[in-house]
Amino acid sequence: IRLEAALRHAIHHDELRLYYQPVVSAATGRVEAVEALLRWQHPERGLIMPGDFIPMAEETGLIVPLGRWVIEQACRQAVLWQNMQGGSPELRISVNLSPRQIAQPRLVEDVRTILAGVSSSGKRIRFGFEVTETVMMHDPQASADTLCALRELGAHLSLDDFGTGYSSMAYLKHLPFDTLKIDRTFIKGVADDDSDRSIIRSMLALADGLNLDVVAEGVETEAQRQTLQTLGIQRMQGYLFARPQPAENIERMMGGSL
Ligand code: G
Ligand code: G
Ligand code: MN
Ligand code: NA
Repeated sequence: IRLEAALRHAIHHDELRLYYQPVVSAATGRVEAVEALLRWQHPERGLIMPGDFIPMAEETGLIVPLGRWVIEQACRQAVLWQNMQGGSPELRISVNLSPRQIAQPRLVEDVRTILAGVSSSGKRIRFGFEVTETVMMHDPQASADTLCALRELGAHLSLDDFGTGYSSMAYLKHLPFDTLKIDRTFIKGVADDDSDRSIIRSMLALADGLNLDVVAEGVETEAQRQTLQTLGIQRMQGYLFARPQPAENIERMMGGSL
C-alpha cells in the first residue's frame, strides 16, 4: 500500500523518467528506433526499475495513468527530436503496453488525444507500441480491435519477447503486427548452440512468410551479432550497442544525425 501511494504521488511530482534504448541497423550501426523504458527516480530510494513497480501498477490499475504519462512523454520527446532533425522524422519511439493497458477501452481515445496535443505543426511523428503474446490471451478479439485502432492512428506495432509466451500462429495471422522482437533467451546461446540457431531460422521464415520485420533483443556480444547477421537479421537491440539511457545521451550518441 505504501508503494502504491508513493507511485501515485510520483506520477504527479515529476519522479518518473523515460530511458531510451536504441534499435540499430546491424549493417550500418545507424539508430533506427528507440524503445522507451520507464524508471522511477525516487527521492530517497534512488532509481527504481520497472520490474519493481510495474507488476504492482498492473494489479492496482495505476498502470493506466502511469501508461498515459509514458505515452505522452514519449510523444513529446518524438516531437522534440523531430524538430531537432530539421523535419526528417526518421527515429521511431516505441512504448511498452501491458495487458491491462490493452484491455482498457479508453486507450485508443487517450492515444488520439495525446497525439492531437503534442503535434503542434500537424507533422506526423513516428511512434509505436510493443506488446507481448500474453496480452492477447485475455480477450483476443478485443485486443485485436484495439491493436488495429492503434495502427490506424499511425502506430507501428511490435510483438515483444517473441517465442516466450503463448504463441499461436493463428493469432499472428490475424493481428496487425509490423515487427517481431525475438526474445533474448534465444539470442543468448546463438553463437554456439545449434538449436537456438534452428529456432531463430524458423522464426525468420515465419516472419518472412507473414511479411514482418525482425529485431533481435538482448544482443550482448560481438559473436552473437555476427551470427545473427549471418542468419540474416538486420535490426538488433542490446547492451552491445547501447543500454537504456536518458534522452540527452541518445542525442549525444547520435551526434549530428538526429
Ligand atoms: O529495463 P527494463 O528493466 O527497463 O524493463 C523491464 C520490463 O518492464 C520490460 O519487460 C518492459 O517491457 C517493462 N516496461 C518498461 N517500461 C515500461 C512502460 O513504460 N510501460 C509498461 N507497461 N511496461 C514497461
Ligand atoms: O520485455 P522488454 O523487451 O520490453 O524489456 C526490455 C528489457 O530488456 C529491459 O529491462 C532492458 O533493460 C533489458 N535489456 C535490454 N538489452 C539487454 C541486453 O543486451 N541484455 C539483457 N540482459 N537485458 C537487456
Ligand atoms: Mn519491449
Ligand atoms: Na523483450
